Amino acid sequence: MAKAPKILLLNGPNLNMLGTRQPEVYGSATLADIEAMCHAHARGLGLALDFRQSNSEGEIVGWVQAAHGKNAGIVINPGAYSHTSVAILDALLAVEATIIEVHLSNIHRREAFRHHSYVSQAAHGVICGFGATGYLMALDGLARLIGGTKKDEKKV
Ligand code: CA2
Repeated sequence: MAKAPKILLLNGPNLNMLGTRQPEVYGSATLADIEAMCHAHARGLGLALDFRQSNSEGEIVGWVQAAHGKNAGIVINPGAYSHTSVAILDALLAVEATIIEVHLSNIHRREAFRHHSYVSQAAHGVICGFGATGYLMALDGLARLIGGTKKDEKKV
């Protein structure tokens, strides 16, 4: 049987606070809820998922660097670092993996400073505004781009 492609799913600063405040912006699911949804969905797609969160830019850079040669894909919600971090962009540009950027909120309907994401320059696809479902959409998109181990899904 073919080995499940390894996917690294990274969450940036403050996303550990999901479900506690601002549900009107970010929804009511906690990060643990999203993690459970993602694991179940990844399993169905034949992907092996490693789900992480950090409030530290350096730690995220280190995780991206370590993904080189190991992970077929990266899904990343960089949080506020989307709008500030050339360091995360550079790390993503240097890694050989298919990258999907995801945001819970529609960053283009929000404050002007959220409209630009440095990370988008390294992303093969960007999903925003679908809440927690966006994470599942990101995994679907990745599976289509890199191929999971489940061959029975009909591709339209
Ligand atoms: O919409 C997204 O997913 C964001 O990446 C979330 C970031 C924000 O800085 C980006 O512009 C868009 C913020 C995540 C903070 O999440 C919290 C959730 C509950 C309570 C406090 C923070």
